[in-house]
Amino acid sequence: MGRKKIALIGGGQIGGNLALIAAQKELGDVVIFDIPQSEGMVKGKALDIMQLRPHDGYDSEVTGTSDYNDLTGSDVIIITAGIPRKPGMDREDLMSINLGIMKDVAKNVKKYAPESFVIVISNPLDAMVYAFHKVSGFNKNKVVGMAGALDSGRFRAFIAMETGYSVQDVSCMVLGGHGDSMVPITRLATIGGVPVTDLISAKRLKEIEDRTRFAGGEIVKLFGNGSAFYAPAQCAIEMAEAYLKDKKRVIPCAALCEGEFGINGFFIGVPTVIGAGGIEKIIEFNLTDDEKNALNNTLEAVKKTVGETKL
Ligand code: A3D
Repeated sequence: MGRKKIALIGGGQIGGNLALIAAQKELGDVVIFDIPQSEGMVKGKALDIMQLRPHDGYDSEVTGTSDYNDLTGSDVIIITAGIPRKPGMDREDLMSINLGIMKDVAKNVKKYAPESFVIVISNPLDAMVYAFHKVSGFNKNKVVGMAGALDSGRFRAFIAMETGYSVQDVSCMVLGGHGDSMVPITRLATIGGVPVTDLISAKRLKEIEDRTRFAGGEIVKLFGNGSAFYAPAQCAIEMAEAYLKDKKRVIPCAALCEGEFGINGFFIGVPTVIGAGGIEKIIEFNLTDDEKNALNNTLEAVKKTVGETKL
């Protein structure tokens, strides 16, 4: 049995970091795929990571390509392909360009790596993962969107920063769409099992929830050109590792709901179990009335974005 194979569709900011972390963790060999115009860039990144090997000691092989044939036999595919919004471009323009890219990617992944577990990161996330699923026809357990892991991680990071306690002991969950309407379930957030609601004032918690909602935008504003890439890459690797090592991790992810939480036919952030079967389960639990309302609200936002795909 050879090594596992991880293919990255899109070798930009997140793609480059995905390649580095996957190699350093020795999750398998890594192929970075990008369009022909960016082939030199991904070949260069691959070579650079190969030259880091002697210093870190990993044996994973990393290659760059613009040939879809090289996806053959991939166990995991992580998609970041797309373009960021440019000045003068509205959301619909971005959606139509990235949707075109995602349809093309989905057809090729279906052709060359039909058995793979697919993690979508491209934005608008809720619509892109939906489009991938529709076009590829993959089973719902093999397609997932990375968003809840990042949004929950941001919430954890901010709570650790607020208290000064180890982030390792902070547990948080953020559900819903990957946008301003996401739903932090603050009621269930704990530090070492102690409810955060007993440790942080309601006013500060509200501010931390709001910072979480707009955390992506905070970084976009600081960069001035581009969006977050270190944490998004690490989150997708966490999901890939859970699949490859059959860890049964419980991670909030954009999974296809078919009745769970009263949601039908949409990918939305819910607590999932990730193991060798992919998305093995969506874990349901009782929500308060306020949380239900917030989830309905975010579902409306997701439906609107998904509606724009006309799929
Ligand atoms: P960027 O550095 O621009 O990389 C995107 C790459 O996609 C570029 O190298 C492009 O050449 C490539 N690409 C374009 N078209 C194709 C194609 N048809 N096939 C293969 N590759 C192609 O962006 P990034 O890495 O910073 O971000 C990637 C995506 O992730 C963007 O859509 C971001 O909005 C999104 N993102 C999502 C989150 C979530 O939490 C969901 C967080 C951060 C970024």
